[in-house]
Amino acid sequence: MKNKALYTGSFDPLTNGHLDIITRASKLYDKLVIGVIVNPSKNSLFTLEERQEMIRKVTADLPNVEVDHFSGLLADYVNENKFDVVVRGLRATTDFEYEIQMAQMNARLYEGSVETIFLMTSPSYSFLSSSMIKEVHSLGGCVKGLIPEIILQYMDKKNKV
Ligand code: COD
Repeated sequence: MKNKALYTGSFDPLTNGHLDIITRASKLYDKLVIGVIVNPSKNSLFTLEERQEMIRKVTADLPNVEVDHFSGLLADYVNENKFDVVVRGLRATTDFEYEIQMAQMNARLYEGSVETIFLMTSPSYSFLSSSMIKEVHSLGGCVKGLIPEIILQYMDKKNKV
């Protein structure tokens, strides 16, 4: 039984595409930990604390979902916390090329049997990325329906809308 799953990302910010993967994965495993990477790039819009806080708020109705953070190698975090499964989301063939490289490199680094599981994006979110949301919002475009309402409020505050 593969019951402890991890879903990682920079989530700067979390989008409805991410939330869709989280909701679906939470139904597949007993426990799903969302692992927020500590320093994905120097240009993060949100701090680690803000990203974790936003994710906790939008997943409050999913009782088997927890939010944590990690730095360094994903495989080290997986090994230290004994995850059975790493969940990833796939939007397009371009994601696939990067994801297969990462999954195969990580497979060499995992201790014990850890599987990477891919969930296909829902068609309505297949074009969606955090960077696109940030760009459109910062230039005054409407991102309603693409990110949770709570996160839109955080973004409005950051961009002083
Ligand atoms: N629909 C479905 N899935 C989506 C969508 C969407 N619209 N948007 C994003 N996703 C998926 C992504 O494909 C990914 O699976 C996940 O959601 C998180 O996405 P992001 O963009 O927030 O985060 P990434 O992909 O930039 O995060 C990458 C990590 C932080 C996980 C990665 O860089 C990492 O593991 N770093 C640690 C260092 C390490 O171990 N390096 C060696 C790797 S071999």
